[in-house]
Amino acid sequence: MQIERPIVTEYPENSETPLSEMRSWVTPNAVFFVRNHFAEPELTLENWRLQVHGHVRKRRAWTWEELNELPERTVFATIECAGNGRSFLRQPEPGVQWGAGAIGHSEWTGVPLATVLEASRPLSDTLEVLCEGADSGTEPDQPQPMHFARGLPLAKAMHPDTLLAFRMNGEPLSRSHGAPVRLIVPGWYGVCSVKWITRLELLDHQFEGYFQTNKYTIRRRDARGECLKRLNRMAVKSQIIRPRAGSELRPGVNRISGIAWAGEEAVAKVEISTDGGRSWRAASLVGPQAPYSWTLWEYLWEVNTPKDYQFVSRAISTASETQPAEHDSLRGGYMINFARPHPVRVIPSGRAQDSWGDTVSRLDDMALEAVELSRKRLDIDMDSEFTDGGGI
Ligand SMILES: Nc1nc2c(c(=O)[nH]1)N[C@H]1C(S)=C(S)[C@@H](COP(=O)(O)O)O[C@H]1N2
Ligand SMILES: [Mo]
Repeated sequence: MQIERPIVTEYPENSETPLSEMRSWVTPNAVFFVRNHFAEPELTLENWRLQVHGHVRKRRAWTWEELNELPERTVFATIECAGNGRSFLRQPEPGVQWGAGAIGHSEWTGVPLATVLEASRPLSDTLEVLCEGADSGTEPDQPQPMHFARGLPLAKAMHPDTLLAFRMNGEPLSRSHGAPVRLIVPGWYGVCSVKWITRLELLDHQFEGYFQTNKYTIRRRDARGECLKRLNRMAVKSQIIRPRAGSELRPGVNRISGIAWAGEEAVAKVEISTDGGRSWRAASLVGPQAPYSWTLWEYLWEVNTPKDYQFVSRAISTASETQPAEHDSLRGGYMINFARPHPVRVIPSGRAQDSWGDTVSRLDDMALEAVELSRKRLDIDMDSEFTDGGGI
C-alpha cells in the first residue's frame, strides 16, 4: 500500500507526515511533511549558486561542485513547524490548520554552514546571517513580491551541527524538501531551516524581514509591557500515536505509544495520564535519546472498567522543561506544546493482551531500527554521536 502525505493545502503544498502510519525512528522522505509558503522553485545542479556576501572580507559564489568538495557532516534532527497542532487550539488562530503531523525526523547530510561562512572571513561585528531561499511570492498583507528569508544569529550559524544539507536519509533532497541545498538548523523550529538556499548575507544588525517580524513571532509580557519575540528553539513536546484518539479499546493490557522531543535538549522523561492529567506514570523510553532527535516511548496500561478515558502525555527535557497544561495565548498560533487530552473508550467486549515482548508490535520495529541507526551514526562521526545538547 502506498502511504501518502495528508494534504492540508494543495497550493502551495502543505502536507503532513502520516504519524498514525509511522513505523520507523526516521521519517521516510516521501512522507516527510512539507511546508511551503510559495511555489517550489526549479533549481538544477548546474544553475544553482550560493552567494555569500555582506559583512565579509571576501565575497564568493559557490557552485554545486565546489560545495561538494568540502568535508561532509551528518546529523539526525527532528524538524517541527512552529504551527504544528494549530487546529487543536480552542481559540482558533489564522494560518495553516495543521493537525499533529507537521513534524518529521531525518538523517541530514551536508556541509557545516560554518565552513562556507569562514571561507568568506566574516567581519568581527557580524550579528546574523540572512539566509534566503530561491522561492518568492506575495502574502495577503505584503503585496510586494519577496523571497522566503530568515536571519540566523551568528552563534547558531557557526555551530558545527548547522548544515547546508543536500542529502536526507542518504538520498538527494527532493524538490519539495529544498533541492539541491537547504539549511538545517537542528533543535530550532522548521522555519529556520531555509529550503532552496541561494544567498547568505552577513549582517551587522538583526534582519527585519516578513517571515521574521510579521510572522513567526510570539508576544511576551514583562514588567515593561508586551514585546515581540522571534521564534527559534523548539519547545519540549510529546504526541500519542497509538492508540489513535477516539479509539475503542478492550479491557486488559493496552499499549500506549508515541514520540517526544525537546529541541536542542534530549528528552529525559515522558509521563502518561489516563485520567485527564490528574495522575501520572512514567512511560518507558525506547531507542536512542539524543539532542535534536525525537524519542520513542511506550506505556503498558492495565484497565478493567469499560468507560471513556482521557489520555494525556507530557515530556520533560534534560533541562527540566515540561509541557504546560494549557496553551499560552501570547503565543498565538505558534509554539503549541500544551499537553493535549487524547480521548479513548474502553468497551465491554473481549480482552486486550498487549505486552512488552510482543514482537509483532510496530513500536518494537521502530526501536530496532532506532538502535541500528544510532550505531550507524556512531560509525559516521564518533565525536558528534551525542553532543552535549547545550546549544548556544
Ligand atoms: N525557502 C523556503 N524555506 C522554508 C520554507 C519555505 O516556505 N520556503 N518553509 C519553512 C517552514 S515554515 C518549515 S516548517 C520548514 C519545513 O520543511 P519541509 O517542507 O522540508 O518539511 O521549511 C522552512 N523552510
Ligand atoms: Mo513552519
